[in-house]
Amino acid sequence: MSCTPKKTAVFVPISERALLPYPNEIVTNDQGFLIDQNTVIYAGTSKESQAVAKMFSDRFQKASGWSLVFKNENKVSDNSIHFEITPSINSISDKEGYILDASKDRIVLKAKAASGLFRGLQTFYQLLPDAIVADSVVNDTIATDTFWAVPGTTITDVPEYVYRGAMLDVARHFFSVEDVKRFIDLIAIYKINTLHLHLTDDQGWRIEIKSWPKLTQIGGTSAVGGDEGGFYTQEQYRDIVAYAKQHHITIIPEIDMPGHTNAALASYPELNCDGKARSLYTGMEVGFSTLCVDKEITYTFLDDVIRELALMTDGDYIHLGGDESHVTSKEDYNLFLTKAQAIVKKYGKNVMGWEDIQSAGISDETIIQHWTNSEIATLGAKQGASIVLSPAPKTYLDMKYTQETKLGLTWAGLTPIDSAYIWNPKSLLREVDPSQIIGIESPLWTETVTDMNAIEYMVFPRLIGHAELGWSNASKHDWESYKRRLKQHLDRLKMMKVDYYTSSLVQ
Ligand code: TNX
Repeated sequence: MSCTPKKTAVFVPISERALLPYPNEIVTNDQGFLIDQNTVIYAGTSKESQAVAKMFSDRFQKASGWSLVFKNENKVSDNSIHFEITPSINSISDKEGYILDASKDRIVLKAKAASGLFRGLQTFYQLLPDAIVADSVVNDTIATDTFWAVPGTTITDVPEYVYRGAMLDVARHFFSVEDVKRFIDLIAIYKINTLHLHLTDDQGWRIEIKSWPKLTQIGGTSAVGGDEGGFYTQEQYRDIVAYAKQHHITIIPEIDMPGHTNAALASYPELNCDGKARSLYTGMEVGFSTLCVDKEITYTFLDDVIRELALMTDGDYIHLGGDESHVTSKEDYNLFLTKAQAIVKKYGKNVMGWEDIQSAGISDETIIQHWTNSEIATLGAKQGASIVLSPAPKTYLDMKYTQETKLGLTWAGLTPIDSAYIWNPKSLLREVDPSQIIGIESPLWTETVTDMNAIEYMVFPRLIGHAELGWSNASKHDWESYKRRLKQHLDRLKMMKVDYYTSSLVQ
């Protein structure tokens, strides 16, 4: 095979490739690597490296029409692409880090763990021409033997934060398993590693709980605006968790309580203090519902829900919500959350909650999600919690881009693309030790968002900027550079049929 001399490719400078999020160290060399029909994929000897190599091989075959020779081994050789997991590499400090080395004779992608190899694969895709994202060979010119050129470079990259999340509210409007999978496909590209699913709210209960079937039989049927409801069976939910795992994304399920519970209160009269079932709710108000804190049955309910949910959760965390319980007295709220936290612990998980839960007393393993009140989030940090940043004016993907944006809300202000990007996670909460900030998450609330196109419109491109704030060191955050790369990246979003928002800021 190696007898066939390589064609001479024209290598574009690496600045022509849109790297998002921007890698932490890039060294360029003169000679890049050309993938031709004789290039061999060395997938390494572990199942994990082979799985990542297979993803590349499948994607490359779709886009190029070529089926490259694939070997489950690692051998020094020319005209080859290597995938290697080496737990002992000292030059990478984090399991999600990777080294991607593209030179004349070969490409080597290596990491300490499969998650790092997967993150590095996303960078590798971004070093290739946009056609790599296509599901079929786009046109004949692509099939030329000098098309698949990778600029010569050594990229050494580790994430700044361990938690890089997105949240999807499937309660206000329900989204199918297929939609959630597409959402996972899209966020994985930008090295997001956590998907928080907001599974229950006043307007709908979306996860099957076998011991309390009416939660979905009744509470699953409604949605905002009288739109169609829906829910995930446990089997479907496990399928989502497994799909996320293949993308090295952990799902954090949220059961919001004691407020935001009208759908449960409509399903079971006994969960109400007055014993009367509430009507299903299809409006957009918040803060009017509460579980009955004094009743024993409430804790039986909670125990059953958390037990079943914990069995479907492969990550360490369950999110208890805890926001906007305006009709629960402070005393009841704290009592309820103390008990709820103990149940989560009993089933072997740790608690995540909106910053409001700090008043109940929290432990060191708790993750507090900051959304609106810096003082309260800071009190949580002082109790030893880790903090995830979701400041509403910067990260809420349901805020309108401009006054003219048809979808979305404005209670936290307008969030144009530059504003979403230009802020420093390290200095947002001034009194919190930066080492307690473990990352950022971008929530998409879906009161006004009814289908996948609408999801994509609100999420992209803002999430890409958040992904860079979470992955790249603050020294790499630069609006002008980001804007230039985002502009280059738009063609790729188009090829992936992402219904992104077009901004005059990025023209
Ligand atoms: C506030 S953020 C909420 C949600 C709404 C959202 C709309 C938070 C913890 N609570 O219930 O959907 O605003 O932007």
